[in-house]
Amino acid sequence: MDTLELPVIVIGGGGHAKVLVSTLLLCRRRILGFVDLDPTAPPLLGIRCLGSDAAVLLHAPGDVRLVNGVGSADSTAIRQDIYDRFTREGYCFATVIHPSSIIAPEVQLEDGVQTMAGVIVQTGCRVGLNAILNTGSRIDHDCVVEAHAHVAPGVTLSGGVHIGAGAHIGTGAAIIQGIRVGARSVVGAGSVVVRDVPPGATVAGVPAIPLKERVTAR
Ligand code: JB3
Repeated sequence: MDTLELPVIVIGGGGHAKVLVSTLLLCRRRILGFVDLDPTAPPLLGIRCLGSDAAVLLHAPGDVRLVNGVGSADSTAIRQDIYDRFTREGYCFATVIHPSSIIAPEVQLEDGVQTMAGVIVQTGCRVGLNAILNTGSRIDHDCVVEAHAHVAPGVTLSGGVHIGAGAHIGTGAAIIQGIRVGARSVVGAGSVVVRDVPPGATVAGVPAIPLKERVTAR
């Protein structure tokens, strides 16, 4: 559970972390710093690197909230690992909602969800733990985005779409109503998904087909 008065530490110091720091500054949230694999990483928008992940442990879990600043270019595994590692130690992840997000009042957002600028989430949706709805993505009515999934910038999910845990939906993909995308699958950028995607599959194209099928078809 988030407590808005508590300061945050951002995990990661790359591109995704920078967008989150910008949003947190806009929301006037107190940021103690960020931690990175490179403990000497340069500041992010004036926010300093505190060191490696061990620096988080200097703060009791009840005194801070964490923000998962590692995104995903395709696999969401590192992001999930960070979430699991720190929650096992008793830390909680803050939910970060850009003020320009339009989120229907009935929507359920679980801990650690991040919605970037211009996101729209319609009524009846549920967004699971640690999921990212990236810049300008549109999630229509009654969709479920399960834990750790990444919906990249500009994605459109029509009504009743189900995105499995840890799936990566690439930039600008469009998924028609009622489709199920399996856990840990990858949907390529710009794809149009009109058939269910099995767990662990990679699909791409218009219409999207499994990558192996596409290579064989040549
Ligand atoms: O597409 C968009 C709009 N954003 C992408 C985002 C969703 O995912 C972005 O363009 C990138 O593709 C990606 O952003 P991310 O994860 O920030 O990637 P990158 O810029 O490569 O930075 C990753 C940072 O995470 C590096 O500084 C790593 O050192 C750090 N990192 C990796 N594993 C970690 C760990 N930091 C900590 N503290 N702990 C880790 O275990």
